[in-house]
Amino acid sequence: MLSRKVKDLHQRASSKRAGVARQNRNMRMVVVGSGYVGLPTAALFADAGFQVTALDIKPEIVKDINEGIVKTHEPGLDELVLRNVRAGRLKGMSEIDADLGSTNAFVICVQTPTDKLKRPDLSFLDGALQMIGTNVKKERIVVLGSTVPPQTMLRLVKPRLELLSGLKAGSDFYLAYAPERIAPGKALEEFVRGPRLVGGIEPNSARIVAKLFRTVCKRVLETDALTAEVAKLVENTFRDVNIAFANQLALICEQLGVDVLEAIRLANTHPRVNVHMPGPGVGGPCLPKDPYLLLSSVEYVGYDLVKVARQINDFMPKHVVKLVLQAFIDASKDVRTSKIAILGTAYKANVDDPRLSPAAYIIDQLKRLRAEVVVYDPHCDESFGAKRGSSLLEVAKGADCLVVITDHTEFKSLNLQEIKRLMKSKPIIIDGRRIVDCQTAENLGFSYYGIGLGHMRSQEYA
Ligand code: SAJ
Repeated sequence: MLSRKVKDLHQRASSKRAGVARQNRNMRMVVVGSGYVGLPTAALFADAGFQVTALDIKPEIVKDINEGIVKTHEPGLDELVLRNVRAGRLKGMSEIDADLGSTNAFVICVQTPTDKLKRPDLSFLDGALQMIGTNVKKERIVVLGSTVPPQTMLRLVKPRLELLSGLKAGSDFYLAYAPERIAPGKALEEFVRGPRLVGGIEPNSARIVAKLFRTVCKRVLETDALTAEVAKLVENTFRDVNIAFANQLALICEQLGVDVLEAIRLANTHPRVNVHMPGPGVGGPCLPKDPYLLLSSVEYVGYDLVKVARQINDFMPKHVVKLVLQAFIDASKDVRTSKIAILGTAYKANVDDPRLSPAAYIIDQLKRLRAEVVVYDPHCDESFGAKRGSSLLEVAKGADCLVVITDHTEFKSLNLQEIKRLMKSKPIIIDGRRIVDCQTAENLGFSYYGIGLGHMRSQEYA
């Protein structure tokens, strides 16, 4: 189902769409990589009238697209894909089958992860360039949307495409970096509404690619490629550093016996303060790696705020395990013979995405401690090797401890009375997201431990 916001967006766009679509009907676009970013990109351009081929190396993704099926939970995307596949404007294709010769615009949306040593792994980008390079002809457009280390456009993308095509970027074909800025769960809305940065390899490329993106995006900001590369990384690094600050405050407040949420709420009433929220760790496909992409492009600059922030955020899942152990000691319970229920494996609220979720580490450690670990997530199928329950009450049954990892809406109104009835005696709640009302929990007989609060009874509430 389309959310109301996305529906409004589409309705308002629909009258304009007919006209724009007519203009774009002859433009052939190829989107390389049809994942979380590529598929919304392909579907939105198809809806604007382009003839779009969405490429992917995974045959099951290609098959799903052509059947109008979307397996990720992304509001509005299923309807958008189905409509455009049926209209013949969008088709999925495997990279081997694709005939790219008549393509007007290539948009690359492949993953750019980091390896075990936190170094950028640009092998997917390399593969994409290799595939499209010989098909880049005069007057064609190439856009990179993936997050990359600064200077990737100048040092890798431009020379590689020039070598493979035998053409000159900027004069023969147009080349720009236009980083995606869409968060899972809000992809369509943010793609259309959020300002799109377009960093040209030279001003003419910026102008041409900005015009392309204006067919779908409400606002487009033109700049140069290197500045756009840095700006993209600044966004996610800022968020990561801010969350790390909130997490460090949480650790400080637990020792001081202060509720960090109240301290942050009060501090944020200052007009120039905006501290983010502490949590059980920072997950997802972007924040845990993008700060390393930023750092990878330069020599050590003497101080490492960005790296320390990453370390603090990586420490938070360990802290959750520590809180679990503390709670068991306080309750004179043995973790080794316990049942622990994990609420949420998705990396953030209301998404089905488990990538780099703090749940992975926490579940693994609790299993190593020989606890029986069961998980429940209403959106996400991943269980990280634990047993998966089909309902909250099922996993709560016979459990010693509930650990809240994800702040899904469903977990914000837990029926604590019923949960208490199902759990073993001396039940424990470890609240990694601070979404359970601690006073109610304690009044009902739970031992409550929260991030940035610690053990409820050590505070001065009671
Ligand atoms: N988190 C906290 N405290 C907070 C906010 C988030 O602990 O106050 C945690 C979340 O629970 C999650 C992680 O941080 O585990 C990341 O979540 P997120 O919502 O900050 O980010 P993503 O990865 O879903 O999306 C980000 C977004 N970037 C920014 O908000 C600056 C999105 O706009 C980007 O498009 C996306 O990265 C990307 O693809 O780069």
